[in-house]
Amino acid sequence: MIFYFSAQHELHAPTYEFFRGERVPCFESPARANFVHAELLARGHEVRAPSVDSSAVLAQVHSPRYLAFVQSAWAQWLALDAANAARQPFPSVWPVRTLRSDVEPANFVARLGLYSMDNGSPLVAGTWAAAKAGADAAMSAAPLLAQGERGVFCATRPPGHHAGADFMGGYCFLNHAAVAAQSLRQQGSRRVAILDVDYHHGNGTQSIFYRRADVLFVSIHGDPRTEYPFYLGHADETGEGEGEGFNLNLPLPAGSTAEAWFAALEVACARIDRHQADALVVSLGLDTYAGDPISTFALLAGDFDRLGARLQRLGLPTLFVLEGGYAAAELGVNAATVMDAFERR
Ligand code: SP5
Ligand code: ZN
Repeated sequence: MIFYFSAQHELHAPTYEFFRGERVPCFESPARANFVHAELLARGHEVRAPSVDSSAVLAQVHSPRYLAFVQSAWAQWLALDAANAARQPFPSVWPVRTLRSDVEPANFVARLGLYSMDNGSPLVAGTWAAAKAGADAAMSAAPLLAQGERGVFCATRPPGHHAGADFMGGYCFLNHAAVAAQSLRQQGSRRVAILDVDYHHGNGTQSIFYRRADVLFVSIHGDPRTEYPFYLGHADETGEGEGEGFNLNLPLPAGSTAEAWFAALEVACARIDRHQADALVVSLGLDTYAGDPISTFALLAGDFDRLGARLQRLGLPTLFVLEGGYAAAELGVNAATVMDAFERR
């Protein structure tokens, strides 16, 4: 399979995030993508560098003021104090209910809060470059499907599915799955389905397409009553307006077995079949793995073979985008297992 990879991902290497009030090493690390890259190459897959600028499609997926903020955030942070070069910015205040989000504050940290859903998305000098390379990869992959490739994998990081039209969150800055879906629409797909199999609900992707019928969003994830992102991903979220009926959430209790997960996958596949899509985007989070350090599902290495084979049976040109998966050393094998099973005849 052709896969996209950019060395630029290394430029996004924050040193810490917060857990229970303490600084802990980032779960979302450069090693993740490097393990995936190495394993795919070892198995003979073909690597390509992103070659198409995603700017125009990014502007259809994200708000202008959010894009301007993320692109210049590090320069703004440095402008406050040159010593900030050695510090990670975090938001400390958010415009929750009754507060205004229409007026951009002049204060940088207040703007960071305006454009964030959590304090869990550490931003560094190279964040924009790495995330933009991921969006460019999604943009580069879409035409290959239109030209007849069955599957293409964007093995990029940081991930994207928690990023909404105008906010970052959950290690995500730009929504690469949304760029992929929007790009496939432009390439001539009349209907696109997005299947999000990351452990965490893809709140950003859901919200971007919530009022649209042309892009179906289906997600299998840990029940938001107990699992991140907590405030979206419930079963009663079915879409709005034209998009009513084009959003399907399949939350599973924390600790669910692989059998429960594959039963949900069958429900997801049945809905995708009914959509009669021309193309499929898979938000491929591998944090459903039993060995994942921040998640509670129980998929084993062999289950990723089963996943890849089942996705192949959908019979759709498929653009895979890497999302989460924090057992870094096993991530390469698990991702490559999905790809090999998808390609097997
Ligand atoms: C893309 C993606 O998978 N984002 C996940 C963001 C999760 N952020 C919250 C992390 C909470 C960590 N909880 C650690 C529990 C360890 N027992
Ligand atoms: Zn996740």
